[in-house]
Amino acid sequence: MTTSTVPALPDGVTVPALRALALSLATEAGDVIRTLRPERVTVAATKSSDVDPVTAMDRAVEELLVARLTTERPEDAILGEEGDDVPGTSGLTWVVDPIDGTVNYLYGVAAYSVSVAVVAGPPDPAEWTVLAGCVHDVVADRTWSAGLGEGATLDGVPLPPVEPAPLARSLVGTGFGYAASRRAAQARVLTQVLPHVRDIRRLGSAAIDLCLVAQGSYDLYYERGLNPWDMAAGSLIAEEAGARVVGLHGAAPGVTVTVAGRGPALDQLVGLLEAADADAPDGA
Ligand code: LIP
Repeated sequence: MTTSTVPALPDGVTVPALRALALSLATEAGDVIRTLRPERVTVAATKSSDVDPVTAMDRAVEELLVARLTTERPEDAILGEEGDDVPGTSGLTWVVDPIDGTVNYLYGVAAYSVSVAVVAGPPDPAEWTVLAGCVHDVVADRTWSAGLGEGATLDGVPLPPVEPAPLARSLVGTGFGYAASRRAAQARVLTQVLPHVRDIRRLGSAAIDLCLVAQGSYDLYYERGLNPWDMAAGSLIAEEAGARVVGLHGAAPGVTVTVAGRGPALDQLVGLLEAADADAPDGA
């Protein structure tokens, strides 16, 4: 549980109510994804590269989330991965990823989630205050959630404290981008990290990765290139569970590099990533 101060909220708005809405939205969306998954999932379009797919379900679930939010929280803004960018007047923005781990959903690999968060301020990790967030693991039907200053839970049960592990015994999650030049750079960085840790896991859903740090199933996690919707909910859940979520060189976490974990091992991993120029422009 953090001791963060909750900023002034619109009249009648509370963190517990925002958290409950995020939970309701994420689990409802998860039910739709589970029950309406077609026999054969196909690519509806591609985005940043031809291996960055979007499916009809990504789009349908974002439409569902936007429709519910427009009804429940009409004054709030919405930022969705699949293009919804709804302005608001309340100062709150819902940051949603209808399917985090779309490639896994497409292939039927059992690691994809719905991520719903609400932030005060701009929807930018360097400027936002995440007020509440929920990550729903669609396949396992498990749900992490957190409210600012309220701690984090898995299926309603508070996440227990986690003892930090030494770097050499740390299980580390990571991920790779959709552009070949980005993946080449990330592979080089990986060669600088892997010899110093227990092992690496590459799950394919940053939202779940951050929740695994929260519950201690990962000791550490790092990734370059995360979008706000990949990390908004998971970063609050991790922090409310006692982890830190940071960037490199003292910067805020975000699209450049996001690193999560606990204790001295987190700082040592940050040092390894800085030494490996993990934030250097691709092809550098
Ligand atoms: C995914 C992230 C994952 C990353 C993938 C992809 P998406 O989000 O959650 O960590 O490694 O490349 O960006 O695109 O499935 O919503």
